This record gives sequence, C-alpha cells and structure tokens, in this order.
Amino acid sequence: MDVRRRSVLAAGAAGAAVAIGGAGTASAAALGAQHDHRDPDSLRELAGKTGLRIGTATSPQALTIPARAAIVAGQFSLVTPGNEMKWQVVEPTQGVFDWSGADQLVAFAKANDQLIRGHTLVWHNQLPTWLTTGVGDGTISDSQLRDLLHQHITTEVSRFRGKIWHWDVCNEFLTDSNPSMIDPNRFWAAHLGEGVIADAFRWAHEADPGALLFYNDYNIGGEDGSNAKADAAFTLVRGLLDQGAPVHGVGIQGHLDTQFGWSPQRLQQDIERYASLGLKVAITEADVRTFVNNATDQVPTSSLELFAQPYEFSEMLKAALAVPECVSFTVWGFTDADSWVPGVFTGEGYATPYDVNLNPKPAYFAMQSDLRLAAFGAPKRAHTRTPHP
Ligand code: 9MR
Repeated sequence: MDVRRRSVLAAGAAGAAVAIGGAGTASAAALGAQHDHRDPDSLRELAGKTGLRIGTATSPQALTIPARAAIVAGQFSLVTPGNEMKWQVVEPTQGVFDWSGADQLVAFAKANDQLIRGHTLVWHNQLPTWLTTGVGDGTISDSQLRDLLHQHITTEVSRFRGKIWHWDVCNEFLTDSNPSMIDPNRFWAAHLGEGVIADAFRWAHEADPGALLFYNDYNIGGEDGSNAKADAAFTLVRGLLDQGAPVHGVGIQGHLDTQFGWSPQRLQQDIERYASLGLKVAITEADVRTFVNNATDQVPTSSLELFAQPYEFSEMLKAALAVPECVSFTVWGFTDADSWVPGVFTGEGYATPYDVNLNPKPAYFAMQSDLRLAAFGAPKRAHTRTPHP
C-alpha cells in the first residue's frame, strides 16, 4: 500500500473494525485483530515513524459507540481520560472510590497497544464536594487537607503504578496576568502554599518511580503576545528542578482560538526552552476553536475559518515534530460531537480534527500530511533535462 496516499476511508469510522463489548469488557481477541490490520497511513502509524505519540482525550461513554472506538483505536497511540482520573470522579464520597471509568480506559488502551497520560492529580477544579465543603466550613483544617492530598496522590498513583506513561501532577497553577505567577488565590496555593507543588511531585514519584511527571498549563506555548505565562512556567519548573523535585516534563495544553494571536515560532522556542532544562514536553490538550453557526452542526460562520483552524493545528504539530524532546501530541477530544468547547464558549466550536458526524476535517488531513512528511520526507524528483548542463 502506498503510505503517502490520503486514506479518507480509513481515517473515518468505516476504516477500522473494533469490538467493544461494553465498558471494561473489550475483547482482547477482537482488539488484537484491529492491531493486525493497522492502517499505515493512520495518524498513529505515521507519528510512530518519528517516535512521537499521538493521542486523544476520551471517555468510556464514547468508547461504547463502535464508530468512535474504532477511531480512537485506529488513529491514536496515546489516550488521556478526559475526566475519569480526576479526584471528583475517583472519590465522590470520602473513602468511597470509583475507579470504573479509569479502569475501562486503561483496559482499552492496553488492548490497543496505547499508552496513557494520567490527568490530573492536583487541580483547583473538579474536586469532590465533600472536600471543598469541608474546607469551606472549617471541618477540614489546612493540615488535614495536606494529609488528604498526600493520601489521594498516593492512592491513585499506586493503583495505576506501572500503567501510566505521564502523570499531569499539577495543573493550572499560574495566573493569566503579565507578569504571571503562581496564583496565591487558587485553592491549593491558598491553603497549602506554593510548596505544595514540589510536595505533590515527590509524593507521586514515591508512588510510581517509573512514571514521568508533568506540570501542565494553558497559554504556556506561544499563545499570547507577551509570552508572560510561558516565562512563569519556565521559572516554575526550573525552580522545582533546583529544589530536586522529580519533575520530568511540561505539558502545554494548546487550547487555541482563531480570533486571538498566536505564534508557532514562539511555540517552538518555548518547547526548546523547556527542553533545555532536560525536560520532556507534551502538547496535552490541543484544540482550535472558532465561530460556528450553532452548537449542533458546528459549521464555521466564515470561510476563512476553514483555513485558519487546520492551519493552527498543523503549525502546533509541526512545532512539536521539530523538537525531539517533545514526545507526544494529544488532541482534547477527536470529534466536535464530544468537544467541551460549545458548552463553555458560546457561539464557538469546530475545535477538533473530526466533525460532528465523525468525518475527518481539513485539520485531520493537515496533520496526516505533516506526519507523512515527517515520517518519510518529500519524495525525490527525477532528473529532468536542464538548459545549462
Ligand atoms: O474536558 C473536560 C470537561 O469535560 C470538563 O467538564 C471540564 C471541567 O472543568 O474539564 C475539561 O477538561 C479540562 C482539563 O481537565 C484541564 N484543562 C482544561 C480542560 C477544558 O476545560
């Protein structure tokens, strides 16, 4: 098969057959068949030629739909549970754990020869109500909160020990101001001080010494004019390394919006700057939103957006490919049908590489083309007769 051919069919739901026998019961034999018939022109196979892992966020619910499961299995070599590893989900009642969603995704990834990005251990959002209520009414003191966080990290990281490639240990600690800094008002720094970041990395490392531990944030890769937040992230991780904290990587989320300025050259420089500290880099939550007609169909309202959206995806991916320390590129949901964007940004959508009907969009083909060039280079030209030999 000519791997340079654009494989429209294989990019979509019809191109791969995968059997998902209900959440957590995926048949290894059926999924093994999927592995044997892998499309060499898929994103995962092309990216694999360069050593880059290409991933998507997903959910167990999405994987019960065969067409979606087929795309996740066929196109991606890396999976991030979008919500299933967050504290709110895994410990909804104090001391009562629900690992079902996380376990289903881990089983799916294993069956499909995929790695997992664990997301996320310490974040101010999606905390269990029992925790925030207890802190709010004073029944949980700051010293008890510190113990609870230590226990949470130890419990979750130990449970998945040996199964997680990257953990997003600390998520979104920095302000959006210029200059940017650790936000003293956000939940964790407000209650436990800035030192909680280094502690969290140490606790995670003790629970799984083999996992690569990341600091993850948005707007820390070429995404605003001043680059102030990227400067703050660089200072933060350099400081953590100076203290001997086991930080192994920086996660650049990559939530872009075509209406705002963004520089792919600056992104590459930012990736190189994190790498200069000896760290790995991951693009962890790439999506590019734009203005759309409505949240159901998500058709861009301007024809220029049809070019801007895939352009920014492509430029993000090329910056990632250009730096060998950038080891993965994850999209935050592969289909507009599952994207978080329309529910949060009124009037916006079209943020992923597949449309609401699971058809690959120009962003998919731009990424496939970039990966193909990265994998094989441009085909060589045959010599032609020249006027001046
Ligand atoms: O995709 C997630 C969405 O389903 C949740 O409702 C939301 C809650 O805040 O979190 C989304 O994922 C976020 C991620 O965990 C961290 N970076 C920002 C993402 C988009 O909000």
